[in-house]
Amino acid sequence: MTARVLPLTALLITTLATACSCPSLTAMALRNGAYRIDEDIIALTEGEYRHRYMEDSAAERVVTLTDIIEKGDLDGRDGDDAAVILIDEPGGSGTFYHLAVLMRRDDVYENVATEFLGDRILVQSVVIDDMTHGITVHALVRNEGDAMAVPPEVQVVMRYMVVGNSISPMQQSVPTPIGSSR
Ligand SMILES: [Ca+2]
Repeated sequence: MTARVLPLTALLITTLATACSCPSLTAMALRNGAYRIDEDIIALTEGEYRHRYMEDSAAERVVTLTDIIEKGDLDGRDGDDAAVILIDEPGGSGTFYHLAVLMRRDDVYENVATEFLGDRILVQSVVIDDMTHGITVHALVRNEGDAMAVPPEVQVVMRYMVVGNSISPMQQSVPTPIGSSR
């Protein structure tokens, strides 16, 4: 794992200004691309990034690219763009789901924006509407006030648009409990 830490350090220095890039939108490129989560550049290898915090510690951060990879038009310009789901497990109890979008910038694909979706939720699908350029995320979450131990079973729909280099929520989800029994 140490071998991957050193290149990342170099990557941080060289790519912070230009954001990260993927050469294309093939599954292989996406699984080996670089993504930005908050201020960190996460360079995936085979869909996974592992970073051990200390040499002699088992604690490590693991980021994985899920199989939810949606291609479509996010900017009204020629060529597909993509929206993917990343899961960030920093080593504590959190399992943070992020929506990452990739768009073409100067002939390469860049992860231009990443949006936090929720902790220990379940993302079911991501759909890009080529007409409106909107992104629709279907997910299961908890009711407000529920303990984290409660399984996410509340169906929500989250809608986003890519505006410049950010992901903007279009419409806050209205929790709709699954089934009507309570
Ligand atoms: Ca496009």
